[in-house]
Amino acid sequence: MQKIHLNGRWRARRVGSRSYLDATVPGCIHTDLLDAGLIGDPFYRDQELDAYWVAMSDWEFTRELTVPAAFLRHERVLLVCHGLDTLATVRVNGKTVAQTDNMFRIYELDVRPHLREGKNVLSITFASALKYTEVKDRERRLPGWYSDAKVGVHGYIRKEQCNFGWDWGIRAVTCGIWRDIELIGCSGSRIEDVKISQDHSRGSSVLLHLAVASDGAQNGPVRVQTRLTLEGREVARIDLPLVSGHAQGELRVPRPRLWWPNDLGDQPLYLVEVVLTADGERLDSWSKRIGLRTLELERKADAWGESFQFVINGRPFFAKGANWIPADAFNNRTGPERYRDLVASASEAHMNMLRVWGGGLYEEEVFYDLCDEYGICVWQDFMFACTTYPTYDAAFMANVEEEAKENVRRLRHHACLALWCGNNELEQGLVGPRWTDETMSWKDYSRLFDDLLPAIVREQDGATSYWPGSPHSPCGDRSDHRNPECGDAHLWDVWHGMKPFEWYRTCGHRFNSEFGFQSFPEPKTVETYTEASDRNVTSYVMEHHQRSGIGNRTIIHYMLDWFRLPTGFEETVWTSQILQGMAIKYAVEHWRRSMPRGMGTLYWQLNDTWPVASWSSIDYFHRWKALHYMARRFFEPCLLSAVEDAETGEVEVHVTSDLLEARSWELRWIVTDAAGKTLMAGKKAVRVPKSSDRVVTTLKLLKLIDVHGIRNLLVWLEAWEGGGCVAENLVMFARPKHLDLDQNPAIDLSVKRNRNGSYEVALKSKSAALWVWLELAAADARMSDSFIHLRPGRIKRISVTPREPIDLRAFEKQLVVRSLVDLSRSAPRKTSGTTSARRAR
Ligand code: BMA
Repeated sequence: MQKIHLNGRWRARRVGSRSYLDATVPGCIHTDLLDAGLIGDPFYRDQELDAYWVAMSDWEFTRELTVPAAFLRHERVLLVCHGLDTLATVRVNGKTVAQTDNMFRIYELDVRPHLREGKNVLSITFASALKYTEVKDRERRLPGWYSDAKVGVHGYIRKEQCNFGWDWGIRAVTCGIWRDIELIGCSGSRIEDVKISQDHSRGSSVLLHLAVASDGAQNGPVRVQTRLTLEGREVARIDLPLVSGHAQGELRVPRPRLWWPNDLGDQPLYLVEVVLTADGERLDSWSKRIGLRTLELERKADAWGESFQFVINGRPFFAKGANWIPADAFNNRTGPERYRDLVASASEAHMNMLRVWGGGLYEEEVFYDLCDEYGICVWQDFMFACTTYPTYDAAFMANVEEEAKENVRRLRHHACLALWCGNNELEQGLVGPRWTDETMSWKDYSRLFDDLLPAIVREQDGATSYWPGSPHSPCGDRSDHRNPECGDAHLWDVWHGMKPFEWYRTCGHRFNSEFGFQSFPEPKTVETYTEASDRNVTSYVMEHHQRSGIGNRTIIHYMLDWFRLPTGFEETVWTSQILQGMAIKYAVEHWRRSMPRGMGTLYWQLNDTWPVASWSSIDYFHRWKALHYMARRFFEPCLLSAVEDAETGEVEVHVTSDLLEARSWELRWIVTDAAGKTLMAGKKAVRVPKSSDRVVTTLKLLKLIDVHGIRNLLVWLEAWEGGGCVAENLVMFARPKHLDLDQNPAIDLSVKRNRNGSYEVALKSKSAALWVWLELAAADARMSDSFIHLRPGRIKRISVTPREPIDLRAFEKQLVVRSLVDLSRSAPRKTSGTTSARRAR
């Protein structure tokens, strides 16, 4: 087999125009126009609006290629387009060879008859997806959730749905050759498909069933040689004959090393290499990394209804994580390093699951490879979200069938793959008894989500569970998507429903696959899209970078419920982050305590596609918001948390463990006044049983409340093991805005440079300081911990890793420490140090 790579330099022009610009493949027209200086950065202020014409135009991409005579002697010459976004007409030397309409499919086009030796011209024209959907919608309405955040009618086209805008996403409908493109010349047999199924029923060994299919007719015998290795060492091999294009065999893995989710064990990955040979000559090869494990969604009748839990290697585990959206509004900008940073960040926050949400993409291979490596299970939606779809149209269904087959085949071998899910939120009010202007019928819905997709998952995958939609309730009327007894739930009563955070504690749902709370990105990120005069959360530009209609208003509404009115813009931004972290912590701790009834919680959303106010815990520039630092604590494998009751003065202390073995802790509690003076302390040895939640003690503090009042009490919980503090939490009876905190906690810092270029900062304070965080005034850094609480007398050490190397002097100069009281005081922020903080000495 021979290949000619066609990535790299192309030319593009607006159809109808004579002037060309340079284009980069893989890529998209927006980034090409940006590179050529023909549009302004659509992420800056409201420049997105100036680029609207780009989406309303048709674009042609073209290049020349030289084909040697020998290449044309192959039996087949295929133009392989790994991703065309979306309404493409492919021409070779002026002759149309294909018209395609699905961004998620791979097209292999037989172009041999149209090629000639030497110079050839390849061109791909993309018709405006936006215009297309608008015309289709005029012919027949597709009911869906549309708002000012979106343009077009995305249900009509098999294109990244959020490319039309979302309630966190920019409206920049783009087009282009978004994945690799190449010319392949092949003669004889080629590997068409390899399927590996795992059999774990034999106890001490795992059996791998191998099924290889090949296309193309080969003269003479063909052999299929397969090798299985672990860390370079051969574990098994098999040599099979190819008979009528097929070969089947088994590989036995004695003493298998099993793959486990993050924090539950290791992630060993075995390499499977398949080589097709004839007369000792290599015809084609295929390789994949696999993890040996069983992983399924278990649903069985139990005391509360029907369970909804993931089971790895026979052990149920609590799923912790977030929803994943595309990592950039322009996909070609997400290289392997950006993927790595996001997946590693998920793992550092003790997540073990990400849900690849149905309005985005079947992600790049590298994303799933990283999830395999970091132990992040993937709940994979098919790409359908928040609208109805024309399932009455046979051509649409045939298109989707191919899309689903290809993507299931592409992803089925990944160790991380935990679930295939039909769609996002279609069952939630969009689907009804019949097609009308308002809805889609259950019959039309079923055709795709109850019949076609599960059949493809069964046939092409055979091992991974399928779930029709998120949320979905399998009991009773399926439109009852909030059933607390069975199925998964999207719980938006806090935020969209404006319920107080306390509402979370009333939920007993089995699995919360979405819930969320917004915040603003930090000032450094805001500065990239605003001018100084925009920096007020009600300014036009700040509202433009907020796509949830109720967004900024809702952040402020809840903020006033919990926190004092921040003094300025930056203080508002940081307060919003602490507020967001609190909301999600409040919810997650409750749901973790509800195990084994509730067995999973995935917050909305991990990441952002551009710099914007949103529900994300990591912003577009990969700056961790307060929530992400807090997630690292509330997702710890062993959680120490509490349920307080100001009326009775009781604090019910819980330990919740996800681990597969028990632990022994010393629980300590220190009750202080709001300034941090100790009023009472105690300790107790507690056993933390494996995979469970348990109340380990109930503190009775009514007398202290009577004497000091709820605004003047803090309960500091600590768990100690082997001489170290392994878990902490802080309980308060009053809203933070009402606490009688010392307005000058006098935080003292000392800085030490580590050999690897990171810094260790030791912090201590004279009085209690809440949500203390460090920042470098003009540089980015990741902290080992942030938004922590300081109790007088207790030193906390944080290691700070600057993104770029920085020397000690500059580090000390730039280091800023702040805490809650700095957000509502009247003195303005200084660039280094604050009124309550002394810089490193
Ligand atoms: C859910 C998601 C998204 C949306 C988010 C916030 O409904 O599935 O469609 O962005 O909530 O509103």
